[in-house]
Amino acid sequence: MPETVFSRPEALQQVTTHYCPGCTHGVIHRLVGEVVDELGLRERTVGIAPVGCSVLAYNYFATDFHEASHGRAPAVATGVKRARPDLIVFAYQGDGDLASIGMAEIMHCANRGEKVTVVFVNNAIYGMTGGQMAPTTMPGQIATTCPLGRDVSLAGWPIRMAELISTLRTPAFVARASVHAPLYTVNAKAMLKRAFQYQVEGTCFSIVEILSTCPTNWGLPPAEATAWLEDNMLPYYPLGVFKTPGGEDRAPLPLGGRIGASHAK
Ligand SMILES: Cc1ncc(C[n+]2csc(CCOP(=O)(O)OP(=O)(O)O)c2C)c(N)n1
Repeated sequence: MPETVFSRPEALQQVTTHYCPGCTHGVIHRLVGEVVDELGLRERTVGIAPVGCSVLAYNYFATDFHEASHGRAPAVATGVKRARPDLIVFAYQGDGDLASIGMAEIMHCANRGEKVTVVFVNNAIYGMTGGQMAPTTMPGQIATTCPLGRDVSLAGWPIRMAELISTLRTPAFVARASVHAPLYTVNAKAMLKRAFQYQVEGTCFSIVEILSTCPTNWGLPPAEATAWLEDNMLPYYPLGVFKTPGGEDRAPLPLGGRIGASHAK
């Protein structure tokens, strides 16, 4: 009797991806799809698609979807959730979308304690528009708008959104995970599941920042992009749970440092 070891989550459509080779948006879509399935939420979930590479997210999810203008997904999510508190509402946002043009929306949504979930994909660059510097671009990282590398004396230091949001007094679940290697990906799913569970229980605002690759705009082959993330982003963007509604377990995740062989650059 053959055993099924792998199948598409019901919450995802059977379509061909438009994402570049090595991009981790697809991995994160899958994790969200699995969580929605496992919590039995598909029939009452509404995603809010952003502006950015995941603008077409509605093509991939077999849930309802609503498009938002650039950075405004938390505001749209607020409206949907307040009108229909019985629905499960998630915003899916890139770092340019959330931490630049949408900075006000995400901070105020979190501060109001809206009972929505935000999936924040931090790939340290503006992907869709061709690789401009984002608020999260690493010091020295080359982008089309900083061809000599990000100069922190001009552009400031990359913004750590999980830390920033976790300073708010309003109860929330705030975590950062990564999907550049399998063990990290398992952990990212656990964080996403917790985030959605808090919404299901009506507890609090929840956000999971997920470190992500952008081989095309980083100018690296996929495997080197994975190594670049591990060497450059992980030390600056520590993984862990930064805030919980009850203030319990704020300890970092038991995942840090490198996995596997060293990656020469
Ligand atoms: C009001 C407005 N300003 C600028 C743009 C152009 N724009 C489209 S996507 C994007 C950046 C997206 O980057 P990010 O949020 O990091 O997502 P990624 O594409 O990397 O997944 C920008 C600036 C726009 N569509 N609307």
